[in-house]
Amino acid sequence: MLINGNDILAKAHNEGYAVGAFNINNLEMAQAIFQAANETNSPIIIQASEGAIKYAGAKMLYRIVKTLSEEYPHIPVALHLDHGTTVGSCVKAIRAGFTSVMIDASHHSFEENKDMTKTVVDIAHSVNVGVEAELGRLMGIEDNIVVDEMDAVLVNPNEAEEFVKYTKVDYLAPAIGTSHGAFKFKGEPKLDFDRLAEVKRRCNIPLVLHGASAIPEYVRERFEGTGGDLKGSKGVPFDFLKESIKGGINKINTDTDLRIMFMAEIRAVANKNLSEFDIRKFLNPAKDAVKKLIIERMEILGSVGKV
Ligand code: PH4
Ligand code: ZN
Repeated sequence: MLINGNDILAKAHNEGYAVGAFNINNLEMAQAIFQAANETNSPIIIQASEGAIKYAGAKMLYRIVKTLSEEYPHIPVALHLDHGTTVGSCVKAIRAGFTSVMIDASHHSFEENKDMTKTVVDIAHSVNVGVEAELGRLMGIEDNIVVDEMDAVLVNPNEAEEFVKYTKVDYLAPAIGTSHGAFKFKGEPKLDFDRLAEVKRRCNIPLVLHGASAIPEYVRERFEGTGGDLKGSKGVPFDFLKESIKGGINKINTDTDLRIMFMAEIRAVANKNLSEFDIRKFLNPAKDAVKKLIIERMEILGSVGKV
């Protein structure tokens, strides 16, 4: 059933697990996510970025998710706008039927971020839609970063407390050292778990980890084994995901892992049979591989059986 993201995340916050928030741009990814949720009885958040909306249309993505939610009525699902950059972008998503939105004003000043977020919260709450905001910048922590530099990029727990009180935002993404994409850390992976625990203690609401793809060895190997190049790539280790959930993360954003897995399988079919042109023969194995990866991730997040 398609429901407010806050209902899904409040339960995860109360019970101490995380829900996977998986990005989609098309039907096949949405099918893979629902199939994984169905096999594991997991709640899910399906999210679409402004780029995804530009590609497929907000209404189309809503219709895909709505239709699948009717096929799997026992699965709690929220359709979430990922990194909405303006109030208008959030309003458009809500009008299209999204049940959760992120207003990402983290590149604005703290005061502007507060005001934009409060505006979105007031609108969204009047129509039973949950809201996420972000504090700090999504950047990997380098090995040799000094404390002052770290304070400048990562979430400030004092600000987080003030922000949540003022805006009444439902869930918060605190920057603790992750970044988007396949190249998250130059040296050893490092996240600021102490800072995360302090934000959780002060805010006591569901928290969100962006840039949480893990790039497991078998995924990289499959991509490179089919002719791709991911030299130097590094994701968030599974142990770090578990540690972040202990520290209060309840929504784990994953996109890069799905993209890499999907493309590796497409390439595998293309390499094996140069004269294949039935697109279902490419898309079915890609969908299956993504579904398996998502099931594995749900087990790590602790969302299995939480419907
Ligand atoms: N996201 C995904 C952002 C996708 O514009 P776009 O469609 O490329 O945006 O918000 C994440 O946090 C995913 O993190 P990941 O890269 O570690 O999977
Ligand atoms: Zn993100």
